[in-house]
Amino acid sequence: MAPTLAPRSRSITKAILSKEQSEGAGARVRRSIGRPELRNHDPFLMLDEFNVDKNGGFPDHPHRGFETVTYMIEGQFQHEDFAGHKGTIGPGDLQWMTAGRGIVHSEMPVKSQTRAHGLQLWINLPKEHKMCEPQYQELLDSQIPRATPQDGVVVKVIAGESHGVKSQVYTRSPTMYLDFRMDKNKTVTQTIPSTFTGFIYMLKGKAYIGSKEFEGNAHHTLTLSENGAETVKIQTKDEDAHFVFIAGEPLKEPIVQHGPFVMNSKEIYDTFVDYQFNQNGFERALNWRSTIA
Ligand code: FJE
Ligand code: FE
Repeated sequence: MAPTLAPRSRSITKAILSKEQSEGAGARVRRSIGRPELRNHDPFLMLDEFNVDKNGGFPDHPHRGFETVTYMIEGQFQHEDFAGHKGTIGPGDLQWMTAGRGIVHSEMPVKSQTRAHGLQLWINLPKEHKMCEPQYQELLDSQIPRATPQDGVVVKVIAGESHGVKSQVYTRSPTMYLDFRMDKNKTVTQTIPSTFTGFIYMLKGKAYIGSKEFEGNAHHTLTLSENGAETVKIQTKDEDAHFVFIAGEPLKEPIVQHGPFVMNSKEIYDTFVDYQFNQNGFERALNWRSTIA
């Protein structure tokens, strides 16, 4: 009997446009994962393409139970948390923040900038890591490794692996996060473990994905089929393209989300109590105000 062959490339199952909406304090975001048409992309909870001018931002707010990954495209963003951790990230830089049991922080553009543009991804934490100590992994653009599978194709490996180049970022569950810049008329193949959930978010230009050459346009999220294939074929034609390729092993655990708190069950109520009474990870929130917003 002939063996069953896995399909050669994953295909696109949905293409959803992210229109701008207001978020935080006077910030504008294009929400990808997390919008009504794009729920259930376990382990991913949210992806926002943010655009903030000097009057907007995300002032003092808490997180528990997941990670926020902020990747700057243009402009500069400052952050400060209740433990005194503070810094600025600029174009191409990355902040991988594991909120764990609790972070309260402020995320604001540098005031001299006219515009701060980037991506923020929320990745759920497996049950056993939800209450871990908060941790930051911060990488400057120059510290993020690049793969160049061919002339005119550059892949920044933020997490996981591409064309033999590996990221040193520690992920609590298997995750890949790749930033692709492709010149026109190029074709690449990206490998992806067969069990991973994945999607592409288009930032600029056009790309054609899978053997059926599904056309992906800017600000669209393209979800990858779960057909067990371990490759994704990506092509450009008459335009350059810039997009991120994000994939991960689903946690398959219950998600109970209330805004910036993501737990597995009714321990979400303990989280409200902990935040209100500054306990179990929120001790330093007592009387804390950020100095940047
Ligand atoms: C948040 C509303 C928010 N997208 N993109 C409610 F705006 C936020 C929040 C963000 C955010 C921050 C940055 Cl730097 C970039 C974002 C939403 O901070 F956490 C809740 N709960
Ligand atoms: Fe935040």
